[in-house]
Amino acid sequence: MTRTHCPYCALQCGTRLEVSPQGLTVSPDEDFPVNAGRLCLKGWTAARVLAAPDRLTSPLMRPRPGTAQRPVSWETALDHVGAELRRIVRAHGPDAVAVFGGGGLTNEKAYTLGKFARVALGTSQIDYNGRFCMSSAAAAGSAAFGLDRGLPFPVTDLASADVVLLAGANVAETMPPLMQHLAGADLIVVDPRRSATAERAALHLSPAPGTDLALALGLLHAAVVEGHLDHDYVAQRTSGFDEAWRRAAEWWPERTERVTGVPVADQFAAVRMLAAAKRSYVLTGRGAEQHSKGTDTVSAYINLALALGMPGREGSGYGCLTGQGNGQGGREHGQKADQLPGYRRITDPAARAHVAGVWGVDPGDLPGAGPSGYELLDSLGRPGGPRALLVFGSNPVVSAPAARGIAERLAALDLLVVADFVPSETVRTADVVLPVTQWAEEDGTMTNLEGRVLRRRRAIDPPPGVRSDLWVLRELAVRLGQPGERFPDDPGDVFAELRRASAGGLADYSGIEPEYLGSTMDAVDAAGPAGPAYWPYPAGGTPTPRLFLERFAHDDGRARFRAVGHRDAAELPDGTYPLHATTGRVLAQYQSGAQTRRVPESMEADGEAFVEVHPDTARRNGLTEGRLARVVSRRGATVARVRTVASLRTDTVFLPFHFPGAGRANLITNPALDPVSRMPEFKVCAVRLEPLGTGATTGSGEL
Ligand SMILES: Nc1nc2c(c(=O)[nH]1)N[C@H]1C(S)=C(S)[C@@H](COP(=O)(O)OP(=O)(O)OC[C@H]3O[C@@H](n4cnc5c(=O)[nH]c(N)nc54)[C@H](O)[C@@H]3O)O[C@H]1N2
Ligand SMILES: Nc1nc2c(c(=O)[nH]1)N[C@H]1C(S)=C(S)[C@@H](COP(=O)(O)OP(=O)(O)OC[C@H]3O[C@@H](n4cnc5c(=O)[nH]c(N)nc54)[C@H](O)[C@@H]3O)O[C@H]1N2
Ligand code: SF4
Ligand SMILES: [Mo]
Repeated sequence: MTRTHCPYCALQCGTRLEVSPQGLTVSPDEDFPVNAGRLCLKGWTAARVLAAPDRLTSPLMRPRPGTAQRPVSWETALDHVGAELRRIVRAHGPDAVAVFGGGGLTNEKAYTLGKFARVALGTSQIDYNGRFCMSSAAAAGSAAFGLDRGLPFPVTDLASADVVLLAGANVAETMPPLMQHLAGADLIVVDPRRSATAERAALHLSPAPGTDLALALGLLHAAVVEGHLDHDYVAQRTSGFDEAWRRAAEWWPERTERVTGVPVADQFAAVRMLAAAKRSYVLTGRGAEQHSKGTDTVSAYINLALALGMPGREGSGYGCLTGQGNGQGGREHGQKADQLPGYRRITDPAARAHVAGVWGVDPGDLPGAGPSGYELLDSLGRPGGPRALLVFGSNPVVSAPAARGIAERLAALDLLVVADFVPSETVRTADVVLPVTQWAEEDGTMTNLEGRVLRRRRAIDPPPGVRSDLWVLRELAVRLGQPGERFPDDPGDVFAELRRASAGGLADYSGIEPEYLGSTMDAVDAAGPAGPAYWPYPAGGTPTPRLFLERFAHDDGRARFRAVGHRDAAELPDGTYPLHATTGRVLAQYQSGAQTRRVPESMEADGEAFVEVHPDTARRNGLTEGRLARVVSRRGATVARVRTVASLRTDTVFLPFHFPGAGRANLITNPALDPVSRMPEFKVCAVRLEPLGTGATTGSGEL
């Protein structure tokens, strides 16, 4: 039996793996407090992907552009990539090669990928899919608290809450085992849909997509006029209230109702519930964050929490529910365009000097900050843009906004290299495919949504022909002229180096002893000598399960209100595109679906693109339950099966983004970016609906 963690979401449920002649079975780890014996469908069935019939087991290459991918030896594939990268860098400079990473990569992989880009390639052009996920909450959290850790408290603290406000988070589907910790609380759920989570709420607020910022300002207004402002806390622990209040003062309840659709009475009910609770939390998810004003929206929710005196108090607080398995650690160790390991800024001379010292290079040789995820993808193959791209841990053909344009950009490259374990839609467009190991076949560390560093453990051998991401990066680095020892492929060695690189940074891992990684040591996750490894955990210090109890991380120790005002979504409904479309997730599928579309149980539960439509809206547009519709925006059209949902707003439709081909929700999404976080507006665009004949297909059955 091997104790490890689920390969999917940020909850990182503890699992126990048993190997038998029939294969690997997964069961929940009763002793891991985050999931306490539960798993969702994806966790139970995770082993299916290890044995996927179309698992990649050999490198693939196209003999010539336009021809089919064919199996080749590792040597051939790596030599070809090395030679092409050297040619492109020689002809066009290091920024002609770009790297796109993922929040599912272990800490060791994310760290090595960032180092590979900056040192072996010398490129500034690296970013990752966390830009599509966490970046707005990270920006707002850093601005408010001086430090951004998804949940600044253990997830089990939620169990003693009286009231929890969930803004744009559908945890009943996206992190089902988390619901057990919310069972004792009254939930206030903010979601345009009556989601599975909203079904369990004491109060459901249903704003139009893209109006959360007005709603959060209105809630602050209601809290203050009702006399709920925590004057002592605001005076002692915060700064900037007056400026923030001046903006919120304009959001009297009737105006808030007019813009958001949330009734005045419900606004007051929400703030009364929060104010009356002894222990309460505000949590945000992607519904509030994935907007062209996501940073300001999260700031407005944080302002509300600060006004009520919640953050930095035991039993209360603000948190963001991170998304991907290593969404937290993935953003701390250097695959983000503007960051170096330890959550350091790449523009900070002291940070550059420290990290360059660990890497054994000259700080002056490290590139500066590159463009953000969408901007990077959108620049590929354009004049002056990158000519080659290496992808590790993302499937942007399905998951990037305005996906048709991104597929065109990928096709315009001289060289697309993708490391993956299944033939994702992005793998299928690649010039070179590198088959890599999966979770149960590898060791490493992951950092879950509460900032707790966990051990991923190897339980089985990978199929012959498959190599680890770390091995691939070392082999490529050597072909680019690097000494092999600079790029270790043993996760324990990488972790030891990561500890040094992170030492003194905001996300300091240096106190996490290397023996935690040893195969005999039963866990960073169960408990090290000083308890579970919540960062910051400096060498010689102790882990930090709860941040901010005494002071916030700004120099003056205070949390900062941010003065924010409402603005509209980048695109509003009009005569031609009269409806809001929003996108999100269903329980059985994960992200671009590359993994879960290979799991029969997931396909049975939800195997095809669909669109949720109010029955009246369906009727007005000639749509019938169970038939196909075309959902059309200014970027393009997607095909989806109609599901009529009477609880939905009549002005809004919802599409999951897990499906490929003609059923990709991202064919219609708007790549309008948040000015601070550069997060695209996945959660709202304007569309119209058209019925489709019976001959049409969503293309979702294809893998
Ligand atoms: N089953 C499953 N679980 C997952 C994932 C998955 O793909 N599948 N992915 C993981 C990852 S990476 C992430 S980031 C998390 C995401 O977890 P969540 O944030 O919970 O997931 P979403 O479904 O994207 O969005 C949540 C809700 O936001 C609502 N929403 C849409 N527009 C708005 C709006 O304008 N305002 C508000 N308040 N709400 C709005 C949607 O209706 C939806 O119910 O899930 C993680 N867990
Ligand atoms: N419309 C719409 N679009 C969205 C969102 C939305 O809400 N609406 N949400 C956005 C969010 S929050 C996210 S996080 C993104 C996620 O979208 P993607 O970045 O596409 O994430 P995945 O589908 O998880 O893709 C991960 C790929 O990497 C592979 N992989 C997994 N682990 C590893 C590994 O360790 N090494 C390597 N080499 N490969 C690996 C998987 O097989 C898969 O092909 O989608 C974003 N796109
Ligand atoms: S909730 Fe997340 S971590 Fe837990 S079993 Fe489901 S996908 Fe895996
Ligand atoms: Mo995400």
